Amino acid sequence: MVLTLYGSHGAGSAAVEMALRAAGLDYRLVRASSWEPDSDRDALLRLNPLGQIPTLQLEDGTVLTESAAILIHLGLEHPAAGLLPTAASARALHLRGLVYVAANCYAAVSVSDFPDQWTTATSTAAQDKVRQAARRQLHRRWEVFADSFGGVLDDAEAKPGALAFLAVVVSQWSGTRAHLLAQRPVFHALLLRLAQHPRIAPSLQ
Ligand SMILES: N[C@@H](CCC(=O)N[C@@H](CS)C(=O)NCC(=O)O)C(=O)O
Repeated sequence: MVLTLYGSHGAGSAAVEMALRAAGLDYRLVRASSWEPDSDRDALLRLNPLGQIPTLQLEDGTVLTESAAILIHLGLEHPAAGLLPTAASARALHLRGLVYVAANCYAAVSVSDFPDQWTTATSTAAQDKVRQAARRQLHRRWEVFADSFGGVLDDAEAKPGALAFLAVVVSQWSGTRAHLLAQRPVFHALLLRLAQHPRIAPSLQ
């Protein structure tokens, strides 16, 4: 069985694509998402009952979901790809950063994208308030990320790895970039430079 990535344009699957490319792995890309009825949604749901992407099926059929877990797995399996640092304390910081983005930022994007799923209120006005609150939290969490991990990403700018991949992708959503431009301009500029890097740019497109 060939390595198969379920994903879509503009989605978190781009970070996993970056890692697969950096590791030089052959993979099949299946366009599937919960919001695209014309995509391979049924196949995705069979593998991941939450219907979320990225979902990666390994050659032996093992199903991986959760972007941080996928990136960590690829980093450990393919050390030469430089997805994770080799020194223990630097690697530990990277793992913290990956889980931070997934748990704190990606999760808040999910609320911002689908506010109706996070309130019993049915009016658009009430759901907009949920979205606004999620975005406020999300933006604060990115400020903390910039303060805590900006130096880590800066040090890795020459050869960005898994943490840069996930940070560049997830920071594109829900008004984060505009917020960072205003509140953390140096970190925002770093994200823009990283987005141009040959290990990142092709998958972003
Ligand atoms: N915890 C997951 C979140 C993945 C996620 O929310 N993916 C979005 C696309 S970027 C999705 O598929 N959302 C559709 C849905 O939740 O129905 C991860 O870190 O990979």
